[in-house]
Amino acid sequence: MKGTIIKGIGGFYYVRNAEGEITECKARGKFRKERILPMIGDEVEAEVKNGKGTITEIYPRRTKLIRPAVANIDAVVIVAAAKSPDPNTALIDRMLVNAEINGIRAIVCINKSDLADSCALESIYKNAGYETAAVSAATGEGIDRLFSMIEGKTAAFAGVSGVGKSSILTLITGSELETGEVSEKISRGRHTTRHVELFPVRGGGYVLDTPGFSSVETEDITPGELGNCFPEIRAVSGECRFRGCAHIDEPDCAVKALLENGGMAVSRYESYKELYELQRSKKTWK
Ligand SMILES: Nc1nc2c(ncn2[C@@H]2O[C@H](COP(=O)(O)OP(=O)(O)OP(=O)(O)O)[C@@H](O)[C@H]2O)c(=O)[nH]1
Ligand SMILES: [Mg+2]
Ligand SMILES: [Zn+2]
Repeated sequence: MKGTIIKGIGGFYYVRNAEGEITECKARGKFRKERILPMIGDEVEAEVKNGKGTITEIYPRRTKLIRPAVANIDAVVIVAAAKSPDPNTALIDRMLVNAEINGIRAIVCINKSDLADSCALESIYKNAGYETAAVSAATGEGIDRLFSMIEGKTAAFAGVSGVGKSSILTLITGSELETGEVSEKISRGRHTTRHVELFPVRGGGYVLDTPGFSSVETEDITPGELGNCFPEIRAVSGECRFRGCAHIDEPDCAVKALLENGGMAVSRYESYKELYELQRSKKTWK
């Protein structure tokens, strides 16, 4: 049987075939030996006996993201809240960099636009060259437009705990996903969504709900390549005086000029500098 892994819990993988039937599967031992871990979103071949399955083959992944760990997505929807919790631009930028490294389309979605004005935050990412969507899962505003941006595609929703990923996906999938109060999440240090799960949606696409997180590691990249992961830097870096300009202390730097004339958000540049130092400090490049 051919199918897609839609969920994994306690060593079991739930594989959904084209008819929509779901089979509980174990991964064949050879995967463990080869240190290959099946991922949610993987297309697999499974042998089914008496209703129990064994995954025998994992088809080549079109895309792969590590945080959240999902395979074969077309887009990642990075969700932040206009308020409660307050937006964390450093985390958003790290997630955007990981999407760039893996060649995955990124959409920045600002939820809870009913609680605070989201324009300033939205324009940071629009100006950087990203698709954006301001929505409210509470009022339903913007949800149809967001859906039209991912219709027919496989999109993973990622972001800090409490921003409303599951609330948005409840509206998009039409099935009630578990959600929880932000205050409860903070006081109990518990995220409501505990595992990645893939849901089919009307129009032939899929969405993936993922657990919230509070930190994001960027994947390995040389400091020199980092600028290419910021679209607004990528667009102007050819105009710097020095080839290989780090855009930090060099004279006649086009990125610095962009920053000074307001063409790049200060928070974006701060993220770039922080990540540049971080990547440079990694031993592998020395
Ligand atoms: N005012 C307002 N509240 C919202 C909105 N969207 C979600 N919430 C509330 O925010 C809280 C957190 O929502 P969840 O959907 O559980 O958030 P999550 O991102 O899935 O969180 P984790 O699963 O822990 O990662 C819930 O109490 C929701 O009712 C919104 O647009 N406006
Ligand atoms: Mg959730
Ligand atoms: Zn420069």
